[in-house]
Amino acid sequence: MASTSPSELLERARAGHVPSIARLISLVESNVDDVTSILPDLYAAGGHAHIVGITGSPGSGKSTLVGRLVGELRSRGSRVAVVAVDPSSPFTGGAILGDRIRMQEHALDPGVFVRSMSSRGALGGLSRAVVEAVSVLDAAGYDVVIIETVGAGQGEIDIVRTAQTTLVVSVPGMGDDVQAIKAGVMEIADVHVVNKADRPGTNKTVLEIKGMLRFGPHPEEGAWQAPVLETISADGTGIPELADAISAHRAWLESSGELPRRERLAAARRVTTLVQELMVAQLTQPEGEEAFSRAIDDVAERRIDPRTAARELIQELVT
Ligand SMILES: Nc1nc2c(ncn2[C@@H]2O[C@H](COP(=O)(O)OP(=O)(O)OP(=O)(O)O)[C@@H](O)[C@H]2O)c(=O)[nH]1
Ligand SMILES: [Mg+2]
Repeated sequence: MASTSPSELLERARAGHVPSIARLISLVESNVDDVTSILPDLYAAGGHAHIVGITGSPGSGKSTLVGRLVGELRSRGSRVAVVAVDPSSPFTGGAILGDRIRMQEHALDPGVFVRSMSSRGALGGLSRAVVEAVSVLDAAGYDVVIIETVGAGQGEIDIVRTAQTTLVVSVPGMGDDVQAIKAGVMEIADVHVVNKADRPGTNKTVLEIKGMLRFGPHPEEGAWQAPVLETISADGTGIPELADAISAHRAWLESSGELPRRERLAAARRVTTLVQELMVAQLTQPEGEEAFSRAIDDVAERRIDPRTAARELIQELVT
């Protein structure tokens, strides 16, 4: 396949050829020049997938839940792709191995695609790599693209922002919930999942989350009310209801006009990030390097302030 051109790859990926999809994700991730030519077609082909983010504390059962959800969505006739974001934690290897094992029952299903991503090897940051992989999977015609990530910090929250519908997974027991609330993860939930509902304390956790939601801003007419659902992903209990809630949220996004609003926000974030990246990249090009190094000297020796130097550099680069 080494000789396959990017546009041929895109054609095959759109026809559902799994190795081409995988190869295309790697190409787009590595950001090589010859992929630039297919980006317009790639982007134009997307916009149909329902992008679902799943986050929650380590070990809350996200991967098990995703495995179940994939099974449920498949039985409803959807093609499903999963991007499992590997947290940059020391447990990484184990987590990925575990995810592979959990997804094994879907390994032979051509309607399921699974990709693990780590910060290692993600040029330009993990968040960008995820966005681009999702673009490829969307263009390849998957009906649902699930992003699984550990809700550990701002980086993860940025990743989850890529999603149209966000699930936050909690488990019975106070500690985790308090942590999630502190980290600002709870606010981004469109659907709350209390997993491991076979454990004691489930009711209490459900009530805590519902209580927290009541303290939020008074909901406007027609606003989405995040449901709090119980699941046992170990045996599949509550998974059909969860799939229903996910499609109900998508339907609400469409009927309320919230979907185009979110798409606009996402587009703004992407373009802003890329403008920054492209600008910074210019500074290390031969044309930019000299001006850059001059500006650095001027700032270091306090002949000019950093903001003025940056403004002047931008002006120089865009003219
Ligand atoms: N009792 C119980 N255990 C569960 C349930 N769902 C998952 N588990 C167990 O919880 C452990 C962690 O599950 P994972 O699916 O790997 O959790 P995760 O959130 O993906 O973990 P990380 O990706 O490492 O953050 C495993 O031992 C699962 O078998 C459940 O509903 N009930
Ligand atoms: Mg996991």
